[in-house]
Amino acid sequence: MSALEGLGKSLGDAVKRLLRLPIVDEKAIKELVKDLQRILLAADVNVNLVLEISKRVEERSLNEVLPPGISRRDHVIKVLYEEITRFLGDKPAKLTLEPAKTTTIMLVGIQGSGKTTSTVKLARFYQKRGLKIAIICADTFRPGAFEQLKQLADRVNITTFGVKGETNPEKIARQGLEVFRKEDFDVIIVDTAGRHKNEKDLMEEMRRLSDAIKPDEIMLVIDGTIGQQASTQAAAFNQITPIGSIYLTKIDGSAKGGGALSAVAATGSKIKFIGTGEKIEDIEQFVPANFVGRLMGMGDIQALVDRVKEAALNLPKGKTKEILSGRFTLKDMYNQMEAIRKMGPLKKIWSMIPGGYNLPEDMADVAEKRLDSWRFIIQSMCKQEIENPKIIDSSRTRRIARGSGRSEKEVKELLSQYATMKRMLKSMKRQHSKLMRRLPFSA
Ligand SMILES: Nc1nc2c(ncn2[C@@H]2O[C@H](COP(=O)(O)OP(=O)(O)OP(=O)(O)O)[C@@H](O)[C@H]2O)c(=O)[nH]1
Ligand SMILES: [Mg+2]
Repeated sequence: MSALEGLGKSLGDAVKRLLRLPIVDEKAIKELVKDLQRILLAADVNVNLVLEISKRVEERSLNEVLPPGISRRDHVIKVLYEEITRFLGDKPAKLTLEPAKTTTIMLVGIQGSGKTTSTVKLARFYQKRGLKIAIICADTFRPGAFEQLKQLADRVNITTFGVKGETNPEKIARQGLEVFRKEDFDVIIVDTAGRHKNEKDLMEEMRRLSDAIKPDEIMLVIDGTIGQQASTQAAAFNQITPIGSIYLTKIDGSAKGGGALSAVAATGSKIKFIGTGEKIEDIEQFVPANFVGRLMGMGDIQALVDRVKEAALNLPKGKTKEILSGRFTLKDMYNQMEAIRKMGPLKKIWSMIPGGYNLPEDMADVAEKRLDSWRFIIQSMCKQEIENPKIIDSSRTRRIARGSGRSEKEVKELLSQYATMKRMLKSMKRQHSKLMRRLPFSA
């Protein structure tokens, strides 16, 4: 199994385990954090990074106050997602393309890092987006370099330029640019010769060629199978060129892909693309948020995260505390149900989470179907009845039903729902007094 599959599978499994637990408490969170550490270390992520991220996940999961209607479970998943995304880079790097201008991108990297393959993959990536692409082979070192490139590029119908027998790469590159600029290409990609394993030489040669052709962007191709060591190349490159970005290849190739990705991200370099296989189509624009969402096996985690954030804006200050201190009236129940309904159908939120967890479906259904009727009923109660529904006997039930235009059965339903919730709340408080700062709707 490749790095991505391995990392993704184990993260996905950890998330699924969490989703299956009946209750997400301190113990469950600690176990998740342990899982996370094991998974990241197995993916060759630097041990300090692992400690940092797991500490943040644990602290935030245990201490942050839950927005109304949001379960501890959802919240933990959101925290996990945000923290992993954060350490791979918050924002995706922008593509350099400017419409109405020819963009030149030069690929550099040590021998065998994947430059030639990546050049064609990148060309294909832009071609699929409707752009007119050409490739220049400025590798005069590797025997048969131009043939290798042309063969690949021909398969996807991409124009190439090379000069057999010419030994000066700068000269070829300039010639090629001259030809292609006349022809109105959107993107010109320049493949270069494999440099030595020595980073200094690589940077030096890169500077020379880039002086000659003045590209809009220089992309450093790094072999992802070297794991954490990728950071040395990325850091050196980052210092030298402000127009540099990173293309991390062979992410599929070993267990070290996670290490390479995180180590390069930690240098502050812009990872723009990743290579995920040997085929021309195996290229992916690196968008940390999507990438992590997929790793965690969530259908649409961004939507879930947005919901949790939105609900946080509606958190009534002090109210949650008050409820947990034992005061939970009919009115509180009504308000909480309304908060759930405002968030949109709970079922939909749950359906975004594959993993076989059973939604306490009645709650959501009840909130959706009964709220209007409950409002009328509660409005027909006097203050004492709302504060202390125990005093509602059968004659009061009859009166409330008549006053609200609802049936006695519905009034009784409301009261029994309330009693159930109050009971759940109490038992939860006993079991998880520290952790559960929330109502029981989606426990
Ligand atoms: N699995 C996998 N293999 C890759 C990927 N990218 C490149 N390769 C393989 O890596 C090997 C080297 O690729 P090249 O594109 O020739 O590397 P290069 O940097 O141009 O090599 P030189 O020109 O000799 O410096 C080839 O066998 C490619 O198929 C990738 O993303 N995944
Ligand atoms: Mg090559």
